[in-house]
Formats: sequence, structure tokens, C-alpha cells
Amino acid sequence: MSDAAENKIYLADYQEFSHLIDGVELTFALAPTATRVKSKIKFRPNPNAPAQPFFLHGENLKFISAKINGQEISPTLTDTGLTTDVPDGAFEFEAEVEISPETNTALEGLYMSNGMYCTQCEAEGFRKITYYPDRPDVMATFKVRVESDLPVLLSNGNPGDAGDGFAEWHDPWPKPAYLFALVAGDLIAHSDNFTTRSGKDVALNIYVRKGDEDKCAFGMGALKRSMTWDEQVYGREYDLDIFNIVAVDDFNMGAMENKGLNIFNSSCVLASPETSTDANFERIEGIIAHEYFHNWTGNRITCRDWFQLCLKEGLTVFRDQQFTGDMRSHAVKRIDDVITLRARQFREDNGPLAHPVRPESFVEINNFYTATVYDKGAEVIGMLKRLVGDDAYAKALDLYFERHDGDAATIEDWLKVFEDTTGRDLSQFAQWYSQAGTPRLSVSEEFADGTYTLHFKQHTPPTPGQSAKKPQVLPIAVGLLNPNGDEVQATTVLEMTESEQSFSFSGLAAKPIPSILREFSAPVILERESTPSERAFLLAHDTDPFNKWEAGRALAKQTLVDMLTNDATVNTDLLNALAAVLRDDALDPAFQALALALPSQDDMAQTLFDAGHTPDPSAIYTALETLAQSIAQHLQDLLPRIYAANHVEGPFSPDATSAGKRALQGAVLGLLSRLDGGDQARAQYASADNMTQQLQALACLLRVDRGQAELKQFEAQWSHDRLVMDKWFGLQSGLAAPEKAASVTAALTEHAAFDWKNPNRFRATLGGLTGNAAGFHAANGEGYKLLADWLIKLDAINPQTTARMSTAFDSWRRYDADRQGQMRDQLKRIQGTANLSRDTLEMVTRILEG
Ligand code: B3K
Ligand code: ZN
Repeated sequence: MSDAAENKIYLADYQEFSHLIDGVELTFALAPTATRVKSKIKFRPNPNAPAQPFFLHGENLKFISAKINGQEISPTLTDTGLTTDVPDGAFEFEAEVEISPETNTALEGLYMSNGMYCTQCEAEGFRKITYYPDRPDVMATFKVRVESDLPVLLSNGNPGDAGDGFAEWHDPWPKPAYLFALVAGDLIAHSDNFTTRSGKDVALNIYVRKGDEDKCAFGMGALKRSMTWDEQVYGREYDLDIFNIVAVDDFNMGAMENKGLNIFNSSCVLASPETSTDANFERIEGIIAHEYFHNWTGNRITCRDWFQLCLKEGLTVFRDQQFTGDMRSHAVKRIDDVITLRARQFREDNGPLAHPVRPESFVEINNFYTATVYDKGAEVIGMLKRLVGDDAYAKALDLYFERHDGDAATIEDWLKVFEDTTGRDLSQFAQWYSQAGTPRLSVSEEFADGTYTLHFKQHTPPTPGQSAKKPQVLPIAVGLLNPNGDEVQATTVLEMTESEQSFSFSGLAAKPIPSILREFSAPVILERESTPSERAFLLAHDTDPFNKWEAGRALAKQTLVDMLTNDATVNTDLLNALAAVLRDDALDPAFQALALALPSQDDMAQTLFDAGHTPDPSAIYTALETLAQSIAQHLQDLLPRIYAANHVEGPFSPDATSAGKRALQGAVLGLLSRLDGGDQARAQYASADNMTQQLQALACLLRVDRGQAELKQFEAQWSHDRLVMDKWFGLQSGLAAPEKAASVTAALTEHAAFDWKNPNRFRATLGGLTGNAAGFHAANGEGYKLLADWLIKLDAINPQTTARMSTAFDSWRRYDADRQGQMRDQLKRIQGTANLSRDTLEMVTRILEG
């Protein structure tokens, strides 16, 4: 890692900051290129800190002046901060700096988006606003005065004085600087209120740009549902008089949980039936819940240092997953979450970027907001809950909130509340936080004299920097079915702690069919030999909805692997099993839609690679097309009936039942279009009164190489709506035929509406290409080159989004020598770019060396 390695930060080097803070006062005189920030900070020595020079972070700040106890000082200034001599006891530090929000294209710190000022401080953006100990374990109360002629001036906490050209805010809850926020703009509020269960009134507002006010109602409902749920399920009440959400168009990620002032990417809060799909509605509800839940898991209890990021993110993801399950369907939510986990986290955990849920070193912390920290972090909590049981989990959480409210805590603190609640020794379980890589769990079985035994073996392949792995604690939820399809053993959790371990079930009349890893009870790759007919049996009979779906998924994957490696024809067990799923009216349509969906190209590439083959992206694409065509033909008599039966009457509602029917209709439409050349899709497009169905139809048409007229119509209809136009861009790069994907994407980047500085538009367009696996990996290397060209260009203005998108190359070692060479060349070209950001340099270096 050469240069980058010199700036590595290590968990083992943690030490406390020299001082504690008794209060912070900030005054912002806003101006696009010359905002003045005055700070007054009351410091007192921290008795627990080791001796160290007094250092405040500060980056890209124009220093105007600083004082200690009213006396002007001349501190030592560097690119990263300020050092000065300080008195022995308590003192007041004052500074004045100038910053330029308008030219801040990195979207970190204080920046501008469409004439509005906003902030993003997590993880280390506050140091771009003023000099400060910008670390999560330094917590303080903030008073903020915002001066500007703009009509809406917001910050954290409760409102104070306001008048012509200014507003003051006071946040009574001590917080780290990463939770600081400020917004100023010409905004409209969609307002409501909420009474907490102890009777406290809270004013709620969603602030948006003019024209977006009709897209706030769903988000407001989601916020109120989240507030109620957190009271009912976790006993957590809101703690300020006001809760504000602001929608911003230019944002590097989804949303941010700043205390009392959540800032959202507009794509994650604005919703209407005409412009948002069912998936958008569900995601918006989930993200609003996630940010709201951070008020307790993240804000009231924060992280001691950034290595502990999973403490707040894993837990908050776990909580938002529970919430969505409660609001919609647990079965469907679990399947969706596992699909995402495998697509993002397993890919990460099995490639050069693999790292533990709690990493031990980093160069740029923004590169560690990963699927491993978030999604595997949530899986670890799910396992813990399963191991200790629901009651103990609830008790442990109560103790966590009681013991650590107001703390900057660690994973050790988190595990200790579980140990204290249950008396369990969690030292082996703690390895889930420190050991990277996805365990492989293999199983063989034995049946004799009515006793059925499962022999398990686990091993975790090496990951960068960790060659030797230890066995993990695995909760393996198992059920048994008899050959008639009746359940003879209800779900029971086997606790595996060794490399090899066996578990027996006695008193069985016949050899049962096992359903292993129900609900996907541990984030492992299950390796089990099985036959297509046994998988079809489980798809028909398993009482666990996750494993029922999983049986179908495994059957489809097995068929595809056989087609790709043995020239096999499509397996008829799969076709018959899918027909049975569609005919079963007792099934939830959302589940039926999931059962009809095929594994992704990327999933197949990883599966083949794991099985010792070199994946050919073009062959995978063709096999998936062939399989979809066979399914369509096999189900052709059923499809029109299912399509009609799932028509949702009446005005659009985004509820789970209606969304499930539309999802099934969409899946069926995809198959029908392979038979009718897109006629039904064209009819659906013409009559659609909501974005779900309009977009489904357009996607189906593009997949069968039609829809050019509809694409034009769509553009004319929606050119005024930036979020809908993101879909228009993404659909074209995402669904272009493999040989055309790079040229279609290149043409899109020439389109007048391609604003490459807007992260949503950039991600939609280039992310569409990278998600189009056969197109991105086209043998001529055009996809790789186009992405690298754009990453190099974007890095100069927005390192965070660039670094994030460079992960498209992280699977490079899976492929043939030509593709490997082409990807390596592009990675080296990026790496060698002059003035490359620390963010992107760290990522491409890890990808190349890992
Ligand atoms: N905590 C923020 C993510 C901040 C990302 C900084 N690069 C959003 C969330 O997880 O809720
Ligand atoms: Zn979060």
C-alpha cells in the first residue's frame, strides 16, 4: 500500500482526547463562497487521557483568527489541523474561519445543492467546517446561530430565537460533531405532529424544494409508524420538541441521522404513485425508519471510535429489518435481505475487499461504510438474538440503553450486556466481529435405527491479512420433514462451535428430508449435495418460507451450473416446481414473484468461481436467457390467468399486499413478453397509472429489444422530474444488450440531462452499466474503459462516490486472463492518476493487492 499505508489508522492505537467539552457555540454567516464560521468551545482537561499536544482537526479552512480565554493566539496550522499551547486547567477556545460551500463538490462538510446550504459530517466532515476534535468520543451540547436571508434556517435540537435574517438552535443532548447539521434554503415544510407515549408533543416537518410538497405524505406516515414502533418494540421515545427531515438532491448516500435534523437524499424520501415504484416506497419507509432509529442506536449511544461503526450500523439495520418485517411480511423481507446480503456482502467477503465487521485499520473511514459493517453487522445481531432467545434479547437491549445512554461505546460494551443478562460466555461469538470471510458449512447425513444424524463441518477461507481462521459459533436452525411432506421435527436451533460437529434426532419412522439453515440463521455458504427432486420437494413442502424459496433458488442455480458446465438442458423438475408454485393460490403473490425470479448474473459468476470454474459472463447471460425462455414456454398456459388474477383494482396503494400482486404481475409480464414479443407489455405501458407498472412494462420491452417509442414517450413525460429521469438513465444502461451496453452508456453520458456532478444521476447511469454484468464484462473491454474514464473524472470533484463505485472492479480475479488483464490495466490507470484522492487510492490499491 506504499503511500497510503503510511496514513493507516489502527484500532489498537486508540487513546482518549486530551480534553472534555462543556459546550459549543457556533455562528454561521452564510455566503456561497465566503461563509464565516465563528466557534466558542469550552474545554477542560480529560483526567483519563494520556499526555498529548492539543490538536484540533481542520481541513480546507481559511484561518481568520483564534483566541484562548480572549487572548489572540498564533497556532501552528497544517493541512490536517491546528496545534497550540493551552493552559493547564479549563479554558475557552474561539476561532473564526472562512469556507466556500458553493465550490465544495465533494459533498462533505457544508456545501450547496440547488441554492440550498446543507451539511454532511459523518464520518469526518465537521473538520471542513471549523477547527474541532472531530472524533465520535468527544461529545458536547451545541448552540448554533445561522445568519442568512434564506427563509428556512435549521440546525440540530430545539428552536431558539429567530428573527429577520437569523435563527438559533439549541441541542440539549451531548453529541459528537459527526451528528452536527445545518440547512438553509427556500424550502416548503410538510408538517404534522406526534405525541409520544409519555404525552410529549413533537412537531414533525419534511422540508422540500417547491414542487415536491405533494411527495411528502408517505414519508411522514413512515416517520410516525417508526416512532410508534420504536416505542412499542424497543421502549424508545423521541427526546426533542421537533424532528425535521430535509430532502437534498445532491447527496453521496441515502440519508443521515443528524440529531433532530435528518438529511435525506431526495430519492430516499420523496414518493408518489406516479413517480415511485413499490420498491421505492418500501425503501423509503425502511430508510426513514433506519435514520429515526439511530436517534437511540447511534445518537444517544454513539461509537467510541470509527472502528466501532457496526455498533450503530449493524444494530440499526437489524432494527429497520425487523420494522419492515412487522409492517409488511417477515418471510418476504428475509428473502429480500438474504438476496442483498449475498449480492453485496458475500461478494465483498469473498474478494480483495474482505474485512471484519469491526475492521482493525483503515486509511479513509468513508471506505468502510460497507455491506460487511452494515449487513453482516445486522446478521451478527440476528444470530445473537437467536442464540439467547427473544426475551433475553429484549432484556439485554434494555440494559444496553440503561447502562450506556450518553456513552461513546464499543463492541465489548455491547457484548457485555448480553453476557451480564444471560450469563453466557460470548468470547467465541465475539470472533464474528474480528474474523473476516464467509464460512463454508458442509453437511452429510446418516440414518440408522430411527436415529437421524447431521454431520457438519465448517471452514472459512483465508481473506486479505487473515490467513488462519477459527471455527465460528453458528446457530443452525433445522427442521425435518417426512417423505409425505409432513413436518416431523419443528424448527430447532443447533449451536455449532467446533470445526466438526454432529447432531442427532431419534424416534423417526423413516429417513427424513432435512430443512437446514431455516430463515438463513447464519451468514454462511451451505454446501450440501442434493438432488433436483429433493429440492423440488422442499420447494413444495417446506414450512419455513425462507427455505422453501431457497430450495427453488438452489434448484435454479444447479440447473444453470449444469447448463454452463455440462451443456445440460433445462431441468424439468425446476419447470414443474415453478408451475406448482404459480398454481398454489394459497401462496403470497410476493413470494411467488420471488420464486419466479432467477439468480443474478453476478451470483452465477461467483457460484461458478466457487465451484472451480472460470465464469464466462456472456455464457452466463445466454444461459439465463435460455432458462427464462424455457420457463415462459413451460408456463405459457398459466401466465395469462395469473396476470389477470393479480390485477389490483382501485386507486394505487403502496401496501404490501397490493405491491406483492404487482410484483407477481411484473414477473409474469417478463415471461409473457418472451412469448408475445412485448404486446402485453406495450398494453400495460399504455394503460399504467403508476410508476411500478409503467417501469415494469418499459423494462420488459427493452429486454425483448423493443420499446424505443416508449423510451421517447417516457422521456417527454418525465423530463421535468429528476428522480424519474434517473430511472430512465439507469434502465437503458442496465438493460442494454451486452454488446451495446458500453456504447449505450457512453451515449447517455452525452445526453443534455446527464449531470455527472449529481451522484444520483452518475450512479444511475454508470451503476446501470456495472450492474449489467455481461455488458460491463464485454470481451472488448469497452465497459471497463468507460467506467475508468468516468471514475478518473469524478474523483477530482467527488472522492467518496468515486471510491464507492470503483468496487465494480473488485471481482476482477474471478475472470479469464484477458478480462483480468483488462481490469488490472484500468485499475492501474486509475491508481496512477495524478492527485488521486486518498479514498479512491485506498480502494483501487486494496482491490489490486487483496
Ligand atoms: N450514518 C450514515 C452514513 C454516513 C456515511 C458516511 N460516508 C447513514 C446511515 O447509515 O444511516
Ligand atoms: Zn445507519
